[in-house]
Amino acid sequence: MTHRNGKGRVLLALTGWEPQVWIDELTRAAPDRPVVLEPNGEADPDIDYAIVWKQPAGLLSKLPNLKAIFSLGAGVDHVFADTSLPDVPIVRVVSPDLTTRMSEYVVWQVLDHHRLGPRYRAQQANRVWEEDKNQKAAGVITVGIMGLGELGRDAAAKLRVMGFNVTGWSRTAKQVEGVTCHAGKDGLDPFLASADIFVVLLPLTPETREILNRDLFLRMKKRGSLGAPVLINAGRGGLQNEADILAALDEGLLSAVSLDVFQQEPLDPASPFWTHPKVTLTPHAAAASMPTSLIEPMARQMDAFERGEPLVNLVDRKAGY
Ligand code: NDP
Ligand code: OXD
Repeated sequence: MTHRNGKGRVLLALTGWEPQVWIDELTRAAPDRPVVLEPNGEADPDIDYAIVWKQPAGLLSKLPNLKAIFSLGAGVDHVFADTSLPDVPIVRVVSPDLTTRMSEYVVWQVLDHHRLGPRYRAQQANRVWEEDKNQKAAGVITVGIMGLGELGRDAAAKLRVMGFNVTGWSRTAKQVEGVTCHAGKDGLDPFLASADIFVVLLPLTPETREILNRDLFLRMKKRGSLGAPVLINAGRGGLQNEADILAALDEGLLSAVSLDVFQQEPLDPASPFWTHPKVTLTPHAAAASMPTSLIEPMARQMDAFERGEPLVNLVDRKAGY
């Protein structure tokens, strides 16, 4: 249903995020569009669009006029966690601002491992002055990117500028300039043998859940130039088997990890990841969703949709991302 001014009505349904900044940005970007906040699971039936982050299960199926769901994340596993989703298009975040910040995180972590950041921080804590050899990345370090989507391709391009050799793995075959690409189940072993540092930018789907497990670590290249492979996961916590990661670090199957995401967030204060000497962790902060960069494009998509234009950045419901 559209309203007196012809503008569809928007429901904002967030779990764990402060709503006011999103309402303020919606009011700025679309002052003539009615916005309601999901009040304690009771939805207004007269809603055209839902903007969501971890919406309460069952909420969207109670909206008979819903035309589209807008995810406030690039990942949409939080939307699919509700198994009673209505059959309407789901739009996800594709944002140059978010992509740039993710690539900054990836380059930061890759360089940190390449330039022995964890080791020198430990030495500093113990007042140890001990210099190790250093060599430029070019010709020495290969970074393997799991997930050659919006984020993986941008990170690959920026790592290439730094001189890293880059390989990648995706579900369907891809061609990415300067990147040796592998795809699907058959491409996984050659990919795992190709790299020293693995950067994970996969979506969480039934196919990728806990893909980062002991079996996968055993299949990685054994003697990378960093001793053993390094794992950097900024995709989703559900991609990783956390007990297997800790065991792989202790056994030396992995030399170090950088984790931005965890199975359970916030991470339990008692988790061994907090203090593990081979773990660098950040609180799901690699590329935060920012109202100032996400809401304006959503509002413009709603306007375009009401003019009869197609929605863009749609999720493939069958593939799950
Ligand atoms: P895209 O959908 O653009 O890319 C996903 C990539 O993963 C594609 O290359 C896809 O293959 C590949 N893929 C999916 N399933 C499989 C599979 N089963 N086997 C192999 N490859 C697979 O997503 P984005 O790049 O935009 O985002 C990736 C993820 O990053 C998000 O889903 C989200 O979870 C995470 N994220 C994390 C943030 C953070 O702050 N930590 C911030 C933003 C996103 P194909 O190319 O064939 O489709
Ligand atoms: C996302 C995220 O999916 O912030 O965009 O994790």
